[in-house]
Amino acid sequence: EDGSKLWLRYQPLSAKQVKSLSMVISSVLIEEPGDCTAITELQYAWKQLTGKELPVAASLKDYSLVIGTEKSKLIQSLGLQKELQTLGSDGFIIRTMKSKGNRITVIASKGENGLLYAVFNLLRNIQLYVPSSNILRTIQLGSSPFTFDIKEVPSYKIRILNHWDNLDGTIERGYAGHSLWKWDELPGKLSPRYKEYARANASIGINGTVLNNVNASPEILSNAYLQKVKALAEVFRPYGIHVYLSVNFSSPAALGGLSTSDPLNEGVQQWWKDKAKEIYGLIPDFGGFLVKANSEGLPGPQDFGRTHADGANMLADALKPYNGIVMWRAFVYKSSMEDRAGQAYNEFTPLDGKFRSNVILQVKNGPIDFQPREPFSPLFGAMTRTALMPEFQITQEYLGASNHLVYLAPLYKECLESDTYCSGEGSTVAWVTDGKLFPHPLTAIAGVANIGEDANWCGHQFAQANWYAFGRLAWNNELTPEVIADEWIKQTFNQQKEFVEPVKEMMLASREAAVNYMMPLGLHHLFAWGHHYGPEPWCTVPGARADWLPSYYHKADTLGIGFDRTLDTGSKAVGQYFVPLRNDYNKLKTCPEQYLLWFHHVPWKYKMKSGQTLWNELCYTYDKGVQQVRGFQKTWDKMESFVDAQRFHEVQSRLKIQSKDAVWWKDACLLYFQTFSRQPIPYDIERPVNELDSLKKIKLNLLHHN
Ligand code: BDP
Repeated sequence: EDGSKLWLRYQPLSAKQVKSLSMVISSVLIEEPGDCTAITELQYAWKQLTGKELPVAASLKDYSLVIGTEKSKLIQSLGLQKELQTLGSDGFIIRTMKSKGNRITVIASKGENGLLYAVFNLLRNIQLYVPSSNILRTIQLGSSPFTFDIKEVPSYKIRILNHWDNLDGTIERGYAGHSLWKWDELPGKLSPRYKEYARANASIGINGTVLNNVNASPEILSNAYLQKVKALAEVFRPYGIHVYLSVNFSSPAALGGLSTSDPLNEGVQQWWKDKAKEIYGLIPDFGGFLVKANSEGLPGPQDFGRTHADGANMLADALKPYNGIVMWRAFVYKSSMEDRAGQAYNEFTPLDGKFRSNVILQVKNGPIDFQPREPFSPLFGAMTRTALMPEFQITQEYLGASNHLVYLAPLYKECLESDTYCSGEGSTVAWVTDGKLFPHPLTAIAGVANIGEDANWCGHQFAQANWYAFGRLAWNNELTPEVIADEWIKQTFNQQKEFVEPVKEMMLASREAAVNYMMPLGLHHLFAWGHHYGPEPWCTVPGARADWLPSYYHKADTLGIGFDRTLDTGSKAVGQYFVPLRNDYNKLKTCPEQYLLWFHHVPWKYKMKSGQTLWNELCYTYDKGVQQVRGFQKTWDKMESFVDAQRFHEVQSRLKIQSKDAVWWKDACLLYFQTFSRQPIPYDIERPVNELDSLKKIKLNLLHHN
């Protein structure tokens, strides 16, 4: 067991379960379309789960599973058409019903992709919920509790992964080995993993992928690379995955040899139109472009005195005839006197209403950069006439890479559930972006992938849960982290209660633990220069941009610690939130303590809600984080008899690293901040085991991969 099967292990059901299942589904009736991926997946999984083929029935009979789109005569005869119209192209129905005296289960959707999602849903339900006792008796009594009545419509139309994969095979912020995409071998040779990748994504509802890094090389748009992209798109198509590309804004000049890439220049516009034509000639269902422009040194429309809207619209016009879209990133900030946290809002809100309808702004969950905890980005809710999509990071750039066990569903959910108050109470980030509050035709959500060519795909066995959780939340943003963890554990490992419960508890606590041992109470960006793995709150780099150094964010001095973003004495960034958040965050007393040092510079002796001084609270929280990881080790060690040896040992050894790293974080931050607070570390917690001077000498070049 190397983890390569992900959550698609399809462990054999018990004999009782197989029997129960056969009293609900015993054959499949396929009318149309006959050879779709959904059927292949169903039959493959059925064999794994039950040990038997699922017989194909010639006509309707008791316990038939009927599968078809709205075009199927059989589906039409069941009277489901009207309902299907409300489900969009990806939604579906799975329902146990009576037809002509037969008890059948129906899987129906408007399009083939819906059937695929339905089949994966059915398979998940079978694995998780098929009862193993009593079922036969209740069926004989005529009231089986085991029936299906499921209707699902995804929360977002576009559910997409962003790969930060470079054309040379490296991955920016990737911790699971090299890129899956073998550009050198494409288009001639297709790795079998491409199909496995598409299956895994389809199984959780992901329907798009951006293949290359946002820091994009113009080369990706050359015909040679487009041929490679086409080959990948062909593998992904049967699984409903559309391919998108990150583009470099100066491609017309860099690749096309034009003298400018000014979006208002006609030659430039024509270049993009021609390029779009070429792309769609090769890949008719190409999704569109993702653009990082005028950000961290990348070119963009502002290089020519134009706005972000000018740039995005020019690309949108080129893609429009083919229904392509532009995902324009709002992750922009400059080195200036202006607080980095407020810059994207100031840049983009004046452009509200100026974007084409096929442009969507892609906004990172927080205003800075994927930190262990950030308040939500104030752009959510602030631009009502522009479609906005959340961008989450699945790869653990700031959360211990592939060494730390950090289950990220609680982080994603915290953002999605945040109330922006933009249209009064209940205007959550989820509702602002999924079309419930503002009826934008385009809705989307992106996750920066944590996938590489490691056998287990994600570096850490438990990092697979973050890929899974992103997909499940993109499909249904109302799911809870508990439910998602439960599903994932049971499919990925086993269903034994003694295993599932403690492991779930560990996963659910893990994100908060990471916040505790890395950056509690609203601290952020204390990371080491470059690799973003370990702590370096003292970091100075000659000539470095101030906003790339930790001291810019923690502002520790002898008086206190934290970034003052308040209205009266600070950067005023708090003013970007709607009332009541603006007022609550602005005042020290009402600011939630988890964001305290994000919004305030707080005296060391400030009294926290616990009654402790800020300094003591900081010490206790770091220590708590360390203790939590020790607890995870205990939990996992107890699980040895429930897990195969390989996966057990891999997780165990990574927890050892995480435990050491937590102590490293705690010692580094407390010993360094102590030089300002000049207070003792409370005597009832574990003493530091490192010297500050030796911690300062750590130079980490290589991260541990598989
Ligand atoms: C930061 C990463 C950097 C990315 C950038 C981005 O450190 O590698 O290029 O975000 O999202 O988190 O563009």
